[in-house]
Amino acid sequence: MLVLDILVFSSLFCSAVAGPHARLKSPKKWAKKTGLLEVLEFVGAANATTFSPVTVAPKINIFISLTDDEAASVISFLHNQTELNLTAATDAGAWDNAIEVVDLVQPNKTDALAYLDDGGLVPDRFAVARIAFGATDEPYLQDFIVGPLPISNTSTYASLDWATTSGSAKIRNYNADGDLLTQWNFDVTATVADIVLDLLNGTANGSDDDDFDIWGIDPLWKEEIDGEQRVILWNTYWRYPSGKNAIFDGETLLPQGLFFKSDITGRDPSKWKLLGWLYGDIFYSTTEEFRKAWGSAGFVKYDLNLPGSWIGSDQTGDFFPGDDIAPPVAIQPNGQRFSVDEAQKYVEWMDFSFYFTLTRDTGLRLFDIKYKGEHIIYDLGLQEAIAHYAGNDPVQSGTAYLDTFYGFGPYTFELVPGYDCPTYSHFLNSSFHAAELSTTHRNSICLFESDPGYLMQRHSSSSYLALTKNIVFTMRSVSTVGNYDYSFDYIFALDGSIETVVRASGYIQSAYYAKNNNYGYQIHDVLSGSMHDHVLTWKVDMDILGTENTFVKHKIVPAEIKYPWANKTRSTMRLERARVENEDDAKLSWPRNGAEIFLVENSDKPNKYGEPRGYKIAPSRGGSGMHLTIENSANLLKSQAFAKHALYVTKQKDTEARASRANNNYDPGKYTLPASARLKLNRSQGIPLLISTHSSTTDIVLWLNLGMHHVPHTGDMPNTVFTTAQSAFIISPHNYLHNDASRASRQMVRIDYNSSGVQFVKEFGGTMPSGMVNMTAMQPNFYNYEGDVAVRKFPYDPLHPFNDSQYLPSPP
Ligand SMILES: *[C@@H]1O[C@H](CO)[C@@H](O)[C@H](O)[C@H]1NC(C)=O
Ligand SMILES: *[C@@H]1O[C@H](CO)[C@@H](O)[C@H](O)[C@H]1NC(C)=O
Ligand SMILES: *[C@@H]1O[C@H](CO)[C@@H](O)[C@H](O)[C@H]1NC(C)=O
Ligand SMILES: *[C@@H]1O[C@H](CO)[C@@H](O)[C@H](O)[C@H]1NC(C)=O
Ligand SMILES: *[C@@H]1O[C@H](CO)[C@@H](O)[C@H](O)[C@H]1NC(C)=O
Ligand SMILES: *[C@@H]1O[C@H](CO)[C@@H](O)[C@H](O)[C@H]1NC(C)=O
Ligand SMILES: *[C@@H]1O[C@H](CO)[C@@H](O)[C@H](O)[C@H]1NC(C)=O
Ligand SMILES: *[C@@H]1O[C@H](CO)[C@@H](O)[C@H](O)[C@H]1NC(C)=O
Ligand SMILES: *[C@@H]1O[C@H](CO)[C@@H](O)[C@H](O)[C@H]1NC(C)=O
Ligand SMILES: *[C@@H]1O[C@H](CO)[C@@H](O)[C@H](O)[C@H]1NC(C)=O
Ligand SMILES: *[C@@H]1O[C@H](CO)[C@@H](O)[C@H](O)[C@H]1NC(C)=O
Ligand SMILES: *[C@@H]1O[C@H](CO)[C@@H](O)[C@H](O)[C@H]1NC(C)=O
Ligand SMILES: [Cu+2]
Repeated sequence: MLVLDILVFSSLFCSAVAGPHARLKSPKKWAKKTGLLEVLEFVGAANATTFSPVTVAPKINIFISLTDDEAASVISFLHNQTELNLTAATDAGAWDNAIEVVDLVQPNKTDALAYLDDGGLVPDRFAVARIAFGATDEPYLQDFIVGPLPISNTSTYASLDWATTSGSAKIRNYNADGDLLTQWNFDVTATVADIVLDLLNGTANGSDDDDFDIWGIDPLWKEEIDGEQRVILWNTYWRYPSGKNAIFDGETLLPQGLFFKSDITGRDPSKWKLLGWLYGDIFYSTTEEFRKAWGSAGFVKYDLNLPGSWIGSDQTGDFFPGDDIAPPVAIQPNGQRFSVDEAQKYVEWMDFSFYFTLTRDTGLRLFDIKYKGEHIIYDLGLQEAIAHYAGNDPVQSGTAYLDTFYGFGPYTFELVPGYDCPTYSHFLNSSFHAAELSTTHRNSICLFESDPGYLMQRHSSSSYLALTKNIVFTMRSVSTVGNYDYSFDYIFALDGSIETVVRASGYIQSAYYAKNNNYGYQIHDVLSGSMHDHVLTWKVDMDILGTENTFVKHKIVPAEIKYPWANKTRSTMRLERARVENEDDAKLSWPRNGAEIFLVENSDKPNKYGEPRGYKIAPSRGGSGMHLTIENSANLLKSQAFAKHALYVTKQKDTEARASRANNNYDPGKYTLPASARLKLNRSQGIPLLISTHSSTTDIVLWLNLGMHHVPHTGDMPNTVFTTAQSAFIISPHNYLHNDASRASRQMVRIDYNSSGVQFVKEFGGTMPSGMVNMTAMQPNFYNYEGDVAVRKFPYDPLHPFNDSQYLPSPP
């Protein structure tokens, strides 16, 4: 109150004294500060110095991933279960049972809210363990729930069946024998080594100086041949970057245009079969046929796709003028203005607070996001990232990555200050537990405030100017999954909005050019850009002022209206309010021409004007794609259920915590989760209402797709650029408060002026940046880059916990 009083008084005082000075011609003289303004600044400065960048989370972070010790105890516990017949991951081969991943099972929402809001008990912690069962003719994976943690004599383990539609958390692995498969590929290649040398000018036989990497479709296909389900793999040859450019990871720019099809059903490679070759868009069903064609006159040989400086990402070409001069940089002149509880992974910035964690499968997740002390979002995070290709060749046609299979956590690498994030960012580590190894990526999450370079607010008239800075808070991580680098931003703004942004850079996966014109542009001598769709699915569990919410569409519609004040009807428009009541209406596209406002609102909590308080949800960047073009993908089968629309609305269920699972890739036709199963249902199948008809409110979860129809062009060479390869959605307060929340900021100024000059400057206690900044000291030291720290968890040797260390392993 004291501050407020001074503010009011000072403005009155200044207005009062404005008159006598108005005759002064020089506005500069007028800019002299009054004593009261100095008092204001003192208060502001005092606040700045008492602000603490460290906070203590009000509650334990119940969403936080397993600690290294928890992971170790879960692994030890499972090894003690003799019926699982586990082999330590470090010793395990294809014919052993081994633990692939351990992670946290998020607590059920009712238990979580009871703890967070109602003083209930801390929910029991449970782990999920993904175990690969290799010691069988029919290898499979199974997810188990293990707990409660810490492991005690009350802890048990059980198949995590309740989180599946099929009622079984098992999934078959048709590709359990990776080493044998690699050998198979070399054996097949050996039968045509002379042809490969002639057509592609290289060899692949498993030696260190191999010219080619051999790999292909993902996931594997199942094809019916002679009445039997067979497991099919199409492969192609990718040339390794070599010579001066060997450092560059440009293999995916070097497809060679020769393909072969294998039947790899079963675990006995002597029963595997070569089913044909493809070259120049001509299919040869046997090696003999291929050999014969190759030896015959008229065989068309295509050009070689060879590495060169063109695959490198180093500076090239003429320098931009003046570009040797250090460009502008962001600085944080007077210290951090947000608070972090590093141990609990809890953040407070302005009126926002949230918990976060990192999972092996999906990377960063945010929980219990509160705004002005009220729930906004319970759970915000990635579910799946699909990259679905197309092409005239079987490998491009057969590629539809489900990237959670590879995982985002394992590739959330260290960030580089001054490049990935501002130098002053608050960096945090992230960890995940796979193959009985706990790995920490140092400084792999960054938190920072920044000025996006445009104002939040401005207005001017002939007598004054009002300006408010737009300062945003960003939480960022970047995952390099194979050839692609996905950057994830969660951006909080002073007006109460939260934006989720994904950007992609890195190398495209390209295609050999021959006859691929209908599937991409030719982007190098013998290279096609291989069109593909990116669809990244987010879960947004909205809780606006509680869990009971309504999803509404406010439509902007053209109308012919007869008004009492006019004799003729008028062509005009108006607002129509509609509530989305069932699942058929809850599979949504973003409205054409933006003519609908999608809202999650709390109709029980209207504002003082009677309008329900809510949050609007809308796409905010990109716009070249929000769902898959292919609605019945032969590659993804059931595993694309959540990728066919821009947005789905469902009722929250603990059994439907996820839309996708990393295991889907093993057998995409079989494994679906209840959430994804429900998302694909439609009215003609007579599916019950999603949102209860008895009550108009329910706990609403949004499943929202971001993405891009990516038709790479020469501008993607050598790497796709973040500026255009980005997609985002924003949630923002809608009749939620009675005014724009950014009015609370002190980083604003009002300048009153007339033709005599500036008459009065009103500031609000936001101190100006002050002091000296030593830019030299802010230069990043690139030699500090460390990579990973990995801790072997089993057999667990407390005396030598750091017995393994990996540096930037190349993703599979
Ligand atoms: C500018 O405003 C001051 C203060 O109100 C007033 O005294 C002065 O006459 C104004 N000048 C003009 C040119 O209107
Ligand atoms: C600034 O400090 C004063 C006095 O301690 C306090 O009353 C006020 O709430 C603080 N303002 C902010 C924005 O923290
Ligand atoms: C597993 O068994 C070993 C040997 O009996 C025991 O020392 C260890 O505590 C057990 N681990 C767990 C987590 O129960
Ligand atoms: C346990 O696994 C081993 C391989 O690690 C296998 O040889 C053995 O047959 C399995 N035992 C049982 C009972 O399944
Ligand atoms: C389980 O552990 C507790 C505490 O360590 C002990 O009191 C109890 O007897 C144990 N129960 C069994 C069945 O072993
Ligand atoms: C084929 O490879 C050899 C050795 O690697 C090289 O000397 C030759 O120039 C290559 N031929 C073509 C056509 O690139
Ligand atoms: C693989 O091929 C290269 C090149 O022809 C040859 O030098 C090497 O001996 C071969 N290695 C094996 C293991 O066959
Ligand atoms: C991150 O990891 C590094 C290296 O292991 C460690 O020194 C540092 O304390 C960790 N930082 C945080 C915030 O946990
Ligand atoms: C409608 O038309 C009648 C007849 O021309 C006129 O008297 C009346 O004022 C008109 N009403 C309005 C609302 O313009
Ligand atoms: C969480 O919810 C599921 C589905 O209702 C239930 O099967 C499971 O037991 C619950 N977990 C806990 C720890 O209560
Ligand atoms: C809806 O279900 C019917 C009957 O199963 C099916 O034929 C139709 O293709 C489905 N439509 C969509 C859009 O999924
Ligand atoms: C600025 O920082 C650099 C590097 O830390 C240091 O060598 C230099 O002395 C500093 N300059 C001043 C003026 O403090
Ligand atoms: Cu792409």
